[in-house]
Amino acid sequence: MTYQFPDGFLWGGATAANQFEGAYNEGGKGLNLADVLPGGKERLALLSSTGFDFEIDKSKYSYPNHEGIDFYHRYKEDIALFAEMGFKVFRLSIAWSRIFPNGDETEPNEEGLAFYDRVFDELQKYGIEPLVTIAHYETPLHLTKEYGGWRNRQLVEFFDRYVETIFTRYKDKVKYWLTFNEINGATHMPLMGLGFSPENEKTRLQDSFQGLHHQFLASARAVKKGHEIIPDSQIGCMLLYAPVYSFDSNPENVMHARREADLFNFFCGDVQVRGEYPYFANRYFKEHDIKLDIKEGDLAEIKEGTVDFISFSYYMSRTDKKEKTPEEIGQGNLIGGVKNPFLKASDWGWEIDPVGLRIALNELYGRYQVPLMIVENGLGAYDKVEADGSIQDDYRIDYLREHIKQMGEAIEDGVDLIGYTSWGCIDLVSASSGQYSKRYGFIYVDKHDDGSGTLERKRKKSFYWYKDLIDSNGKQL
Ligand code: BGP
Repeated sequence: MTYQFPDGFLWGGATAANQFEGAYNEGGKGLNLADVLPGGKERLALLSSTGFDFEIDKSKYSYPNHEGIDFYHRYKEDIALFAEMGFKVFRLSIAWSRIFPNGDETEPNEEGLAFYDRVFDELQKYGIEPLVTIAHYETPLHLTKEYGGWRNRQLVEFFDRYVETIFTRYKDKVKYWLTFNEINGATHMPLMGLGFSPENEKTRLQDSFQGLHHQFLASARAVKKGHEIIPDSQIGCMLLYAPVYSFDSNPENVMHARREADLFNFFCGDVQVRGEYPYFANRYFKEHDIKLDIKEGDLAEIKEGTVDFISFSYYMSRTDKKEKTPEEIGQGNLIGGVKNPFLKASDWGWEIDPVGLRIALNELYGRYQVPLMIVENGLGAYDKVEADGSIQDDYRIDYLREHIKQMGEAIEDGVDLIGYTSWGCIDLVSASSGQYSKRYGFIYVDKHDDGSGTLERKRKKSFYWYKDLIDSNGKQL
């Protein structure tokens, strides 16, 4: 069966500044949160732990984000490769600390602004539309250390200034914007999204929801400001979406799974798309002793700044069970739950579920009826360079093909899907594990976990497959 993707469908790839730019201390850039995250297995434990100290200790750890894959210096070569694949859109983030090195300055860093001008001009040369994430796990470190991250309301003002600066500067170059990457991941890993490390488990929820409230406000203001400065802009939210399945038909489990889905998948969407805290929020806040400091006018501002579209990442579903035995805990995905007996997992334990993507699309469209864009999806895998220099990543092609088929099904269902940017279209540093060896790209980068490698770029088999897919607007799967 061939699928009918709409004309002008936005095919492309996605990245984030901290995971691929490198040049972490060049061009006047200040340190940001990702610059203090070590590479390797320690990272995941740190991300979910308490009391992180935000210091760089090179005697103990390596810091792969410092060099990334050096897009900062190689952007022309990389964009030419994206163009060769026929990208219509390229998702990247702006590193806030390139524009405001400490985050709280009043004047921006011209060198940082000029860098993104060069990148956008290069994209424009090939007719590739930039899709810019304003905040992708890159809170300036100074705001974390001195202000306590997004728990502190002052960050809303600093963010306003950053946003106004980039909207004004790039108003003729960038039409598609996303405010906060995977905003709903915040309570799960506050360090990444909210730029603070919880003191203990008790304060985690309270501080995370307060931080989220500040981000909701900042996002709403950004949408309003963006529409004023760039009248034809399209500004979206960005969710980490994982459909939640009940482990079985026991109504207790079904209800539990439903509430988990509400909290994880819909809480932030309800605020950012509908402009209101969801109906189930009060009970949840009461039961978890969460008291939000909401100032007069905040809710009205949130209501006025609803997004134009929803973007989301999709890697896996989650299977949920109310009461879990110790053996069942920890057998599921990174995002929790129990093992799903119907699914296989990647080498990192992420359960592969293409139909889950169709479910996600239907759930989101059914609830909100706004255009959707998948801005992350892909398979993190170990790749091998063959003796002849080729990379035969058929497993990646299979993964993507099955997911794209389900997108076709969802469009057939009636879902308004406008684009797809596969994650890590060029190999880059993994966010959760800090590894180079967890590769997602169509383009291989010769760089390894021990820091060795030439950074040379090579086209994988999937490169040619994706090129044909884009050429045929999704018909040649
Ligand atoms: C998302 C993040 C990305 C990205 C991706 C893959 O959660 O928005 O930054 O890295 O997941 O995850 P990982 O890099 O951990 O494999």
